Amino acid sequence: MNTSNTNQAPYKSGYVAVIGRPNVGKSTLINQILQQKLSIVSHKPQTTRHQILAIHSTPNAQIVFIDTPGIHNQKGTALNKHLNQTAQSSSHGVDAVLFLVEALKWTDEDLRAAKVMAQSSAKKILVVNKVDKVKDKQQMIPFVEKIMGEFQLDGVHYISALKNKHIDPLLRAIHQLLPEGPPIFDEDQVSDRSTRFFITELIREQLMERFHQELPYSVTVNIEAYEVKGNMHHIHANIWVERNNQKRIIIGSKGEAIKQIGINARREIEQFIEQKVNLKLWVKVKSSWTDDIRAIESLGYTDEFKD
Ligand SMILES: Nc1nc2c(ncn2[C@@H]2O[C@H](COP(=O)(O)OP(=O)(O)OP(=O)(O)O)[C@@H](O)[C@H]2O)c(=O)[nH]1
Ligand SMILES: [Mg+2]
Repeated sequence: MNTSNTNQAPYKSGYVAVIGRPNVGKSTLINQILQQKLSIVSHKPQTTRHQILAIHSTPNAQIVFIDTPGIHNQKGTALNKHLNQTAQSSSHGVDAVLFLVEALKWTDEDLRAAKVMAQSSAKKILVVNKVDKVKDKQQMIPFVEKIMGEFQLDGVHYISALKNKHIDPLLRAIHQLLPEGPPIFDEDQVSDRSTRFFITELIREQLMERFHQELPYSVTVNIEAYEVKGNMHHIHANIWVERNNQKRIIIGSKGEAIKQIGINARREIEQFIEQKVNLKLWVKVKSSWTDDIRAIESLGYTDEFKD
């Protein structure tokens, strides 16, 4: 803990859940605050699939953000149900909830997310994101009044996570809500997740960016082998799909697509671990794993805090 703080302001710490429908910008906001790509981001909904802790330490506080999968209305598979449950459970036992919405956009999924938010006994801040997309800012007043009229909220902030606008006032508001207490994690720790986890996420991000039309959400990645020889990190990863035609799409004609995915992912991983990487990717088919609770467990979807 920092003891050189001459103002004697009490050190504060706590957990803040970030909740909202898919694609509102939860992960973008957290990455912006931490100045690091901890959570992968894409323009496709349901990008975040695991709960990730993002630890923001300053000399007088530690805010532990919980990035959650977007709360959605899709029915059916065990994976879909699991994602909503993950988001719901993270709103309990926290010190504050950020309820993210997109400026001037309100859907059934926002309503669903709002109901989850409302169940939390923590203080709640409405965060209106993507204000950079709105020309006439006056329009946001009735939009916000309607939400504040229907749900009990303790404040509202207007931000652009992407353009890094108005995030400092939001951080100050969060700081106000935190209880006094020592740091929860080591002050140089930024996440509860392992390097391996982030590597699989960086590969999945490339897949989502390139194949957002063709591939279902169910594509997933795990690490088969990780070996360090000299200063080279040799990483073998499997990409899991449910059908042969999805495998063909990822491999592409003469292997061109998978080659490009590999090149891009390797660059991202090298940047992340600050080491040279030799990345090998295999595409494998595991039929209907999103409906198979055992497969979900085997691919790391149950133990939310460890790999
Ligand atoms: N214009 C604009 N776009 C934004 C802003 N914040 C996020 N985005 C974009 O919105 C898309 C979704 O962002 P994410 O951060 O992945 O959203 P999310 O809420 O984490 O989504 P899920 O993980 O699917 O629940 C990306 O294309 C972002 O670049 C913003 O302030 N302005
Ligand atoms: Mg996300």
